[in-house]
Amino acid sequence: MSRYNFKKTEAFWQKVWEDNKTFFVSKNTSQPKYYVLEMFPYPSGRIHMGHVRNYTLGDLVARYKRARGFNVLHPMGWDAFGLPAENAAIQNNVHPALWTQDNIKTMKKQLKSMGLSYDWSREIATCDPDYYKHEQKMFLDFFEKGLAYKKESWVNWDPIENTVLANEQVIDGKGWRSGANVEKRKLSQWFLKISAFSEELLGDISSLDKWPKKVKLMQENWIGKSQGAHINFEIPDFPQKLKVYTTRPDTIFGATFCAISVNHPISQFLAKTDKDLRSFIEDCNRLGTSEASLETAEKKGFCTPLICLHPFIKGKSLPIFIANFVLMDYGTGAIFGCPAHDQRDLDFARKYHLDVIPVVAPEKYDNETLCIDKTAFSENGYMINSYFLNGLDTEAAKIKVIKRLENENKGQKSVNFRLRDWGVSRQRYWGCPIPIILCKDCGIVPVPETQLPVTLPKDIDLTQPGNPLDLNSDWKKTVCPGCGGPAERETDTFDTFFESSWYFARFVDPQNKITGFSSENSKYWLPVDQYIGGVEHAVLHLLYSRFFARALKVCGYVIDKEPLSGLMTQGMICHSTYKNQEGKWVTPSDVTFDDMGKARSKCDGSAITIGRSEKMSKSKKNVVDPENIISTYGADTARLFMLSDSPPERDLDWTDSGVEGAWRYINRLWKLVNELSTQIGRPNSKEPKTMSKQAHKLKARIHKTIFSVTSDIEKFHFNKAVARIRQLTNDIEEIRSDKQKNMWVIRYGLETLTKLINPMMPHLAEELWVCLGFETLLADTPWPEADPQFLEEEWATVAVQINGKLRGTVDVLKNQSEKATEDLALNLPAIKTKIHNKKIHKIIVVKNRIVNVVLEK
Ligand code: ANZ
Ligand code: ZN
Repeated sequence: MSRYNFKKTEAFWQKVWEDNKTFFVSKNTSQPKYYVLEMFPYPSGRIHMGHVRNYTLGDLVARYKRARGFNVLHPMGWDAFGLPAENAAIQNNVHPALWTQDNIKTMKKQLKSMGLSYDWSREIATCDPDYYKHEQKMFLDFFEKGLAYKKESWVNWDPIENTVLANEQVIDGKGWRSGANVEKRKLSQWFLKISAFSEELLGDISSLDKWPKKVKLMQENWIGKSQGAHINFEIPDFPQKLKVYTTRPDTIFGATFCAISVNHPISQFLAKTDKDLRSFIEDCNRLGTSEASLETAEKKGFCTPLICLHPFIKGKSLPIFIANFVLMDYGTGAIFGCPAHDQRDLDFARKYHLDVIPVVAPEKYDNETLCIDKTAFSENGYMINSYFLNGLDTEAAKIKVIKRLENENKGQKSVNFRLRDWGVSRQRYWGCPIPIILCKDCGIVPVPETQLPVTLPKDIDLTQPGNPLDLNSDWKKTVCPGCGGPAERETDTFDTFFESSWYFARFVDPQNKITGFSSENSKYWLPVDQYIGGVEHAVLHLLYSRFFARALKVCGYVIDKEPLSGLMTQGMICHSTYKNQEGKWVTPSDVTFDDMGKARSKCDGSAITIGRSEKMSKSKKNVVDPENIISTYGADTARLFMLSDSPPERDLDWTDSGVEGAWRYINRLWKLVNELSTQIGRPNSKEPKTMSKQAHKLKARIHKTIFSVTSDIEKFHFNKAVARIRQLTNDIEEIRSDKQKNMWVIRYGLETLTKLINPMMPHLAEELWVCLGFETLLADTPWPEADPQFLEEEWATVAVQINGKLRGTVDVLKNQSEKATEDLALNLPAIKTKIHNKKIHKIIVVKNRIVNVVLEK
């Protein structure tokens, strides 16, 4: 018998799906919808293994849900604006638009070779004016509602990319892409008012019950809510007070100095007449604005001639320093320093010989414990040396001191967020133009809606340093819509995270010319039920998208406040690293293993050292090109391997033996079905009245496998599902010698197996389906049902009552958690209708027996 011809088979089925428009969907209110989305790729040139894993996971979910009877929306598009296109343009003298288009073409072909069930009629590219036109309108809506504004501000400047970076794009003081040390500059920039939603974005995290805990925690920390107080310090002979923000107002009696940011208005004021201060400020500003860059820098201060008065101790004054560790855009840009209880303040105090006064003590202490040398005591404890606070614990002291501050009009309780407004201006060409006109007389004027989109000019000089749009005077010059006089276009473009903040909504209505998406389509398709992508987007893209939905809602768009209801973050693909004798990285395809199992260079046979398995990356050359794998083994092999060894959220080690194992399994399955198909009757043959014990056993196995694979898929335990499918294959093979007797159950087993592998290896599955005598498309065939009778020992039937009356029953896995039983019970249609709008008082669960829902009177 011949081998499985994956090349022919995969191409064949891809064409069938395409010709039949199998995965094209439209709104259909009589069918429940399911929206599966994978984070869309940047068209960088070719797909990499990370993409293959991401899209394999998404496709599994999409095909599975489709088989479960959902109307599945599974679209794909391109995050097509961004700097690499400009860099490529400069290097290869090709227009960014063409470079991007070419890459999209290549990558689309590669994706198609994976057999992914996308509705390609919904494809979008964010660099298309038909796409960005709508986000220009959204921006104008934001502007009108005060959610977009322009202000002079200190920004992170990437001197290599020649552009501004968001705080999120500064990692350890360096540009996220260029790796250059980020500098501070003052520029007029556009901002989106994400801070208007800080409280809401934080509070609603708890509603994201289908998001990984880790991502939720990262967002929480990013938003960074803290409770504290503002305190106003009087400055003698100065017109202003010094307003500081503190989370430890209880330590006020330990204050020995105040410090303000170099960019605080008082610093700026003093600098006017102080040359030394001016050069100190300049020095400090050479660092970035991010917290991380300040954290690592040496603490430096500049002692001003100003002092301020302690709010409670008469006659006590504190020196005011200008310090590099005080951020201008956090709190008020000013602090009081309490060296005994804050490490940063202590380091600073030691350097500048300031007093250290302990005011918080642990429960048990002696004079020695109180003595602070190099380490501050930053824990909670009991107040000492603190007048009216003495003896109180930290929490009580905070309350008392805040009350006192408020009574004496010296400060008040206050909440503070770490989250900053989102700076969206980028001084780049390959981005969406900001639809604003700047007029000498009228100021900032929005481009009238009828003039949208503001498109990018085609002829552009990218070789000059600076912003290419700013250098293009033909494009820049325009007429003011307000007064008709000469005016200039805003030459900044949007941060590309702007495009990805709403693309999921565009997919529900991609051809809409009037608005980004219609309310009907949004209502039907949104939210995204399952979103899948890398955890590196935990705070950037995923937080911006949550903000965008809220901002759009404020502007009257119909969109869910949480537009991404389920989230799965996949792990990395790793591979061993190889080095040759010169210590240079060697790529896996140039390595071979000799008879002794020693690694050798394919070029010259020299020895290769094998290093740790690490995340695939170009810099370490430990990458495997998906295209090679697909052309050698086929897409189904690549897909199966991606699913087999690790659960999706874990890292996955790419190994040749793993790939070969997947390949062998595919061939084995193909052979098994081909050999048996002619000997096991036709589809829909009747189940015999009597069956051998062996056949009975297999039948029960089949049902258990259906049940387990289904629940594994629901829980994203895809690797377990694969293992169970392999086990069932073994079980069928064991019984095949007795096929005469067991014809029916063998056919039943093979049909089931074929249905179960469909979301994972769709080409092979369609092929086997034909081989088993079916003329329908497997892609249109429902998921198999497990007959509970065969699972019995694992099941319990639970009575579901409302206020003590029996209203239905539900089958649950024995000894599953009370919460899971409760969820199943509440999801019964009969129970749902009964409860309707009524409030639930409490729910009583008796394991494996009863769920009683008690409603409020
Ligand atoms: C006095 C104090 C005493 C403080 C003490 C801490 C310990 P989180 O918790 O992150 O919100 N701070 C306030 N504004 C700052 C700024 N713009 N740049 C740098 N540091 C700033 O941090 C709040 C604490 O960070 C505040 O509480 C303040 O120092 C400092 F024993 O005030 B604290
Ligand atoms: Zn004007």
